[in-house]
Amino acid sequence: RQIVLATHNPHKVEEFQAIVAATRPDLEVVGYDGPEPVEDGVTFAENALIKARAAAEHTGLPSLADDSGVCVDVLGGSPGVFSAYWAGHAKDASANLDLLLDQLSDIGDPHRTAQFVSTIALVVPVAGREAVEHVVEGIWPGRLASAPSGAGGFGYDPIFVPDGQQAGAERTVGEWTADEKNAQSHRSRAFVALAGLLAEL
Ligand code: ITT
Repeated sequence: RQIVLATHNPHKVEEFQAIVAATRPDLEVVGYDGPEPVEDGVTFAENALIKARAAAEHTGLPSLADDSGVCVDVLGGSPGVFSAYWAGHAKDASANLDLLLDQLSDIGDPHRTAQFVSTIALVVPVAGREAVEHVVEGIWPGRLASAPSGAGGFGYDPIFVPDGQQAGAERTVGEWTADEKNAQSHRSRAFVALAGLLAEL
């Protein structure tokens, strides 16, 4: 069974391919290089649906899209849906990360709590009827380090320290292997929530 992954972010493609291979090896993940719709939603769910609908309409196949970001408690949930563009229009990951660290420079460790959020929309075209739509969410709680470390992952990974690590041995996701990240991430948590729905495909 083919399923389209509607993203232009190669890191997301890699992570989804690993997560699907580990849990649903029978699904063939197909890339999407059609027109990129304008993501003008104000929530992760709206943006994920905009991307998945565009791919489903274009391909006629069940289509997944992820809209994701980092939500910092002391910033009222920002950058949130603006995570990719936090420092401007260029989607410059290191400028985004530097700006966020700057904004938190006066904030001490106990108040640097944050969550990675992944919202996945699944749009399944049905002949002669409205497409069936589902939205699921995965949340990965943690805190933000005061400086980046590690070269793994992408985006805000070098400053995100997930909860649940041994005291004194905490590492940023930038220091984790891809397998470690995919076993725990917001994206894999959202995918678990999607498993029942994918089983019906
Ligand atoms: P598509 O819309 O084409 O899927 P995108 O990168 O623009 O790609 P989003 O609009 O969902 O996707 O933006 C997500 C941003 O949130 C991403 O660019 C990172 O800055 C951040 N982000 C999301 N997931 C992340 C992760 O697993 N690790 C680090 N940063 C992440």
